[in-house]
Amino acid sequence: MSDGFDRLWADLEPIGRHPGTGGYRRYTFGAADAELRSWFAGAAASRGLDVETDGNGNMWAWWGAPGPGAVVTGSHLDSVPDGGAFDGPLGVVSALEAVAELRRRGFAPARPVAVAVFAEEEGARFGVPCLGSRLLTGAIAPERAAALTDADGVTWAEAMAGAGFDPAGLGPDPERAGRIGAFVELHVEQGRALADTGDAVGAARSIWPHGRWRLEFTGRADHAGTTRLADRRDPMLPFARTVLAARSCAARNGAVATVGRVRVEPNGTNAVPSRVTAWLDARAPGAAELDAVVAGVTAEARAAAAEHGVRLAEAQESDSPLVEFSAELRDRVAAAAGGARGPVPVLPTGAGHDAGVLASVVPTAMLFVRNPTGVSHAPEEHAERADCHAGVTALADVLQDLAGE
Ligand code: HGY
Ligand code: MN
Ligand code: MN
Ligand code: MN
Repeated sequence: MSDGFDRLWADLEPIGRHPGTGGYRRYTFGAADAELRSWFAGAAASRGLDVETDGNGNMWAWWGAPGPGAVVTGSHLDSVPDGGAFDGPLGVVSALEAVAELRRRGFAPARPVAVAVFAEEEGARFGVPCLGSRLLTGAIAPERAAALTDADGVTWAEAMAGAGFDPAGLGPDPERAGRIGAFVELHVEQGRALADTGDAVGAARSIWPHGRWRLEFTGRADHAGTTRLADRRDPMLPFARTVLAARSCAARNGAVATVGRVRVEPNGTNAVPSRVTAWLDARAPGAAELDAVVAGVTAEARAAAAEHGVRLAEAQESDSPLVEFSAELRDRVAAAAGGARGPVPVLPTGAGHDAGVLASVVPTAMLFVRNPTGVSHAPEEHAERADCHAGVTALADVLQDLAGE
């Protein structure tokens, strides 16, 4: 089984890797996307799976005719800028190899099985995470998704059409979503819990509530050398205070918050910029803490903007409420994954996933594979090959349990 995984990994891993940073640049309908889709279609077809792409750009590889009660597994192939090799791809490769393993075992599923690849899970290009699974489930209006833009102003619909897909198909897909009897996503752990417990595989208990807020500070461009400080309307100052507020408000609430994807216009050395746009990513153990963080950060952003004569436009761009995976499926998956050794550990996480979106409409569970350092969204992200193989075996055991009746 391990050479099946190793061969798939060897073909996939180099796609979109940046030679300079060693990080991965895989953006939906953009860099590396066509190559990734072609790799998936080829790898699935060589495992006897029938591949289709839905109206939202998600890919599905079917073992058996698509039908109700399907057991679906999979993840995503897109990355954050200079992300790691495993976040997303480990779930896709493991799913393909788990299906191959079940075939080798001579297992005949009693229900359809599918491997899914969801589009724009990171939201790295268009800003909203899990866009493909949100579109599938109706969690975002197709008109809003179609109009989302990347850093160059290209819309999702334009990028989709440019990649050869018809954006007219965007929108809720109750027929496909309705086919899913259970969804199980395997993912590299984005943390160190399994490294600390000494387990190769774990299961997910919950996903922290989190969201993204767009903050646009508009001041006035000026000469850096001749404009007195008192005359400036420099958007960098309220932006800077917002970054510091994100850290202090998160610390006060046992939460985490990050300000990223920053755009400074014009971005020169000797000009006071006219506008700074940034996104707040805030996550907390519960909704009350999350609200407190966001309220504190936006209060500071508003006060600082007012002090500096800067206009602030703010908008929440995505909302991911607390996800508590169904205890019944979670415990069944943890037991099947652990086998004779007993159930694998069940862990909360602060990382969002397509599984978190699907959990709102179908029974959903997650498996995690140990990440020795816990580092993710960086080239240093890692999982030992033996643990990857253990993840495939665990996923195959889970799929066999769920699709066996
Ligand atoms: O950002 C996240 O939580 C996930 O890795 N997409
Ligand atoms: Mn990620
Ligand atoms: Mn991911
Ligand atoms: Mn091995």
